[in-house]
Amino acid sequence: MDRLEATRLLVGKLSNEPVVANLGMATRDLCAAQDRDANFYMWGAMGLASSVGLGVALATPDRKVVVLDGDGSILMNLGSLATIARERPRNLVHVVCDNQQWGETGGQPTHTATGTDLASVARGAGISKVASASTLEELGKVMDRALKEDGPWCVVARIEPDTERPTINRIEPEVNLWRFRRTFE
Ligand SMILES: Cc1ncc(C[n+]2csc(CCOP(=O)(O)OP(=O)(O)O)c2C)c(N)n1
Ligand SMILES: [Mg+2]
Repeated sequence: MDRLEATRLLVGKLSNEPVVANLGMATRDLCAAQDRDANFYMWGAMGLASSVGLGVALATPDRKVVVLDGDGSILMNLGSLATIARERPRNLVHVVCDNQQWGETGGQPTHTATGTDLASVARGAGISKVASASTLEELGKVMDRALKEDGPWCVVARIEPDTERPTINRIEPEVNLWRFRRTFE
């Protein structure tokens, strides 16, 4: 599955739900798919998209909150899965785009390339709504459920390594934060 296509599919299912995007290509693809005030881009901060998303979800329990994470990033913050399981935000949809590599820094293989199954890790952490998707069709079906049914959800989307870098207009972090906050007023 191609991440940009997967991101487009996902954004097409949203209205004003906040989306927190992992640094690097997740941010780039989200911005290219649809730059919207409710997008929060991590830019250079690795590993914390799930933690930021958890905070947003707990602060706004009446809105679904989507996190677009990366395998390498959640692998450096696995405790976040246990904290999500403990806090049980019903509105959190944590999508982990697993390309089996630290793509942004040159494609070094991550642990998922050598046997770590993040869906099993999420289940082991105590999250019960866990699903994997390898095709756009599967992802679409899972997202329809995850956006409707209570979570927390962890959706592992198996994606291909990125081949293109879409050109985007960089939104300064201060501007990003200001306009993101404004969507909650
Ligand atoms: C704390 C920290 N360590 C390392 C980096 C360098 N770095 C930036 S992106 C990245 C890889 C991210 O991998 P993953 O989350 O799988 O995303 P992908 O690039 O594959 O989409 C690394 C190691 C960083 N920005 N911050
Ligand atoms: Mg990766």
